[in-house]
Amino acid sequence: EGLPIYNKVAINEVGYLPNDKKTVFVQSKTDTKFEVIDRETNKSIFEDKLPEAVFDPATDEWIQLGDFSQLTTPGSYIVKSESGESYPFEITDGIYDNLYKDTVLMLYSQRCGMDVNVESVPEFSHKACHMDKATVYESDETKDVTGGWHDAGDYGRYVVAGAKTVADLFLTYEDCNADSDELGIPESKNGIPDILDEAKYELDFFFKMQDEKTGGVYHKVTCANFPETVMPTEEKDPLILAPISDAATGAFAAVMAKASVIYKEYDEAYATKCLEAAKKAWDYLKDKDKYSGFYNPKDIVTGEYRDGIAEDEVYWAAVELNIAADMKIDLSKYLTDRVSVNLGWADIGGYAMYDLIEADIKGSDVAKEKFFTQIDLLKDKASKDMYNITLDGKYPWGSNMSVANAGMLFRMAARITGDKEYDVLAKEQLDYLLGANVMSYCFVTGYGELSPKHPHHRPSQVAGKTIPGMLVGGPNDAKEDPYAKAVLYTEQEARCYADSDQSFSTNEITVYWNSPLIYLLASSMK
Ligand code: 9MR
Ligand code: ZN
Repeated sequence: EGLPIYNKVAINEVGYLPNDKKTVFVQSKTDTKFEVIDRETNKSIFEDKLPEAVFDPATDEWIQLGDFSQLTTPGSYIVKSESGESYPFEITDGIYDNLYKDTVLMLYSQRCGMDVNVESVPEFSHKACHMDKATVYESDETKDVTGGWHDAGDYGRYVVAGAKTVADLFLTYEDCNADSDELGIPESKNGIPDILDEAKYELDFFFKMQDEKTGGVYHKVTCANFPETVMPTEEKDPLILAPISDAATGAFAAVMAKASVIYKEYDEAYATKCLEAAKKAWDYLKDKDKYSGFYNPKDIVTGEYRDGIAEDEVYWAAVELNIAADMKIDLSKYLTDRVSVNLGWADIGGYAMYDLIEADIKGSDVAKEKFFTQIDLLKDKASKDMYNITLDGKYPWGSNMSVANAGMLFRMAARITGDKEYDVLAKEQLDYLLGANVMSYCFVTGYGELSPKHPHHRPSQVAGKTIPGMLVGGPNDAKEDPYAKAVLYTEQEARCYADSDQSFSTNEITVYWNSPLIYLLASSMK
């Protein structure tokens, strides 16, 4: 296959709700106008002038932006200008419904430790995998740690990454009325919203990752090395529990405490169990005078999830315990300058602050101040970027998560303030992910005309096809894999993406890249 054609006219390839703001991004210096063509009649039904071109340093391109928000009539369209035409897209109610469902089903397909049946691609189905006990690193102790989600294109199970995913699902449930019980997972129609059933699958695994004696939580369970390109049932090397970490223990305590609030109305006993586990983890953390980061032991080379700062996870735990159980932990002790307002797997302060602001209890004023300082900064960055993203022209590994996280933060700001401007910003992050970017790539498998076909994802590689609804990592200007280094060496930062299963630093998928997209979609659906 040759290189794909990057359209010079970029839009959200999935499409728009009738009343959404709709922007077309034309890579040109001299175009004068654009028109929207109805694909059914082939007639132009909307036309407007394009403004003078602006140079965008982040993408090294001249660009002209057009607005067709006034077009609200449902239909299937393309946008045309002198420079070319866009990929097709639709305007209609419910435009994100299927995509939302697929992004949640992606999590189901990542489940470990049970028989998985994937309807869309039966080749993905497999028997229960990773059923052996794991050995605690440098000891003879073995433990049952079955369950949870495979992290990504590999089959490791990592607590900090899983905690971010669960946190996003919880917020989707709380903020977006995401209470469908018919998404098509085994627990559908059990009276509990599927999004909570899916999160519970990870939590049930989390319980097993806690050390009964100390309350500390193991950072991850993987083999010593990444697997070959095989299905999960074929990864047979011994499973190792990496050492307990403060980051994993803090993140665990936070999501367990929050789970005790969320599951209460569905299963009181389960909620109590969650709270007890959270308190036990807190006991492990509370009297330490110093929190240390996590680094891979030298003979374990799987995903490191290196985290040099654990204060944010500890703060998050304290916040959620105060909310869930009125523990009256002095939050000021934990909210240091090392706690940043973010929703990553490493920097998670944003989750703590948002929940604190919403709960409106002691400590929420300072959290609010910090939160909005960050929002202002992001807003400023978005206003300087021609595609409205907040990356400053820098694209780290998993840049699409940074975009999706910024979208979540904007949406949270909209919810707190009622200011619609933040809603627009949130939606613009979604537009970028779905095609309104310099590569005109819809970064979600199975959606849009130009989208990833060869993700670095072992089941996809074995099957030779992929399931819809997976968000890939996206451009990574550091080109952190050999393929990207070789193929993208002359590419400008924003274009450092390759749809190759060899490019694990640009084209992998993960549960915690899908989860902020899930929130963003669910909160954009109405
Ligand atoms: O998402 C992670 C990214 O932020 C890091 O830069 C990168 C290198 O440490 O690791 C990414 O996480 C990978 C994990 O370590 C193993 N499973 C696949 C993850 C996505 O590529
Ligand atoms: Zn497995």
